[in-house]
Amino acid sequence: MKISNLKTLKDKALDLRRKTFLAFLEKGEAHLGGSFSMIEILITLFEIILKKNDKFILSKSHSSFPYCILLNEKGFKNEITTHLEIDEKNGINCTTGSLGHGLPIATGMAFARKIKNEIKNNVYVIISDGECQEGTTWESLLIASKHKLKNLKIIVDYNKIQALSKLKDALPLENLVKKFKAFNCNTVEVKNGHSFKSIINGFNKKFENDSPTVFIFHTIKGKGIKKFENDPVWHARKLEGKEIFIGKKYLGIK
Ligand SMILES: Cc1ncc(C[n+]2csc(CCOP(=O)(O)OP(=O)(O)O)c2C)c(N)n1
Ligand SMILES: [Mg+2]
Repeated sequence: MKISNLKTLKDKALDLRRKTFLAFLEKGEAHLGGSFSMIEILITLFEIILKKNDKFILSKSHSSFPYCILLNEKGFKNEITTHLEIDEKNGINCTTGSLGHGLPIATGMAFARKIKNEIKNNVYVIISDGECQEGTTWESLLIASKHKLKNLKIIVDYNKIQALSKLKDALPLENLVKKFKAFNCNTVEVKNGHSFKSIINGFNKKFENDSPTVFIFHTIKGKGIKKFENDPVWHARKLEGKEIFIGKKYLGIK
């Protein structure tokens, strides 16, 4: 990847954070933390990874503002909102918002593609680490492993925070990579889920087997507004008063 391309991707990330922030202000709601933690992953998927016949599902769709903004930039017509309802002609392949549902549905889609001899067409799904506290996640992996769904690509936004607290205080997910491996998944761990270079390298890892692949990206909840980073409060706090000023300052919004 050329430096100039990396610069373009970084510019896109800043632009998407700004647009997402302004949309939060306009709509009077802000799932800021989890939206900002997956910005670089989302851009890499949309700009580089997803191919024509691949499907994408955002399971953690409380963070759907930047996804809707990207889709609209690609010519789809979506209301910018959280908790998505299926609208395939506008790029929303699945209703999501209740945690732990996107991966089971993605698993079913990947299985259907396998049965139809379309295993070359991938199904990508972004899940949160909070969803790794849901039983449905692990049930899906049992099924994906049994049916050798190598077209299933699971992306974990590993920001280590859920709705009200850090995962380690609520329900720890120790040895997450080992856990996925124990469910017979290929695993790719990316230590910096905000570095385009690392994300692209991670996605480019190839495995010569029939197992599903899990990409675990270490991210920072609220990434991009230093004052808000790694603070559970910014999971879904409404932006008000001087916090609007702080956010705009960090994002360089005039
Ligand atoms: C089944 C279910 N339980 C609870 C909620 C309420 N809820 C919304 S987001 C969230 C947790 C957010 O943390 P995480 O899932 O890790 O997402 P991220 O950190 O990526 O924002 C919770 C408990 C929900 N949407 N669905
Ligand atoms: Mg989280």
